[in-house]
Amino acid sequence: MYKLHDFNVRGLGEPIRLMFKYSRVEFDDIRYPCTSIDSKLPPEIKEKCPWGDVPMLEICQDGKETRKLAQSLAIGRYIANKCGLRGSNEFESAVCDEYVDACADLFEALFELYTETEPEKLKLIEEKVLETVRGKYLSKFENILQENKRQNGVCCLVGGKFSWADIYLVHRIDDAKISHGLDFTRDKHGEKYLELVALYESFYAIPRIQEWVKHRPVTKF
Ligand SMILES: N[C@@H](CCC(=O)N[C@@H](CS)C(=O)NCC(=O)O)C(=O)O
Repeated sequence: MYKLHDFNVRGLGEPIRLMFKYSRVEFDDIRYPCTSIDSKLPPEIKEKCPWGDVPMLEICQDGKETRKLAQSLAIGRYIANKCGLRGSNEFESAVCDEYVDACADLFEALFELYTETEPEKLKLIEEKVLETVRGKYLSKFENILQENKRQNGVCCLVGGKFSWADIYLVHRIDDAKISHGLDFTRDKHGEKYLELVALYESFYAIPRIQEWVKHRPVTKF
């Protein structure tokens, strides 16, 4: 049994929750109140977490001591391994890791959107962020999807099957829309990134994912 501890946000934990849902793995979704972007954990929870941060995963097995795992990408990688979402060989696993790290960099490029409060400055930051994210990440992911489809006939980032890298990417698109109203599915001319859209739509059309999205707590971040 897994217990995922996190703030009540989508945040760093949401791709992990999406992996659990996609793979039909049961987990306890334990959430702590979040009032602002820099909310602090209650001290008694903080001291339970290996690095004082969430997300934190507890892995409970009958008759065995509960183990803890922290750092969102380490948790994601562990669950991806368990659920067969890490490619089909060593190299594909490494490429999945590369793309997940690129998604984390993309997320970092959004940082100022979370901290700026003045509407006019925010508008300028949005334009700058969109330019960076399209040029540095989205157009590249679109090319990777096109090339992988040409080689393997499947709309996914790595090899012939869906992986955790696909989940991190579609989650970034979803999150940008919900948190900032930004459309990551179109280029600067308003043209759709066709493969990105196909991947995004096929993932969020999966009934158990739709069910999760419909019932998950509604949060700003
Ligand atoms: N590198 C860590 C970062 C974790 C992190 O910064 N967590 C923040 C919330 S997003 C936190 O737990 N803050 C609690 C606190 O400072 O009390 C990861 O990827 O898990």
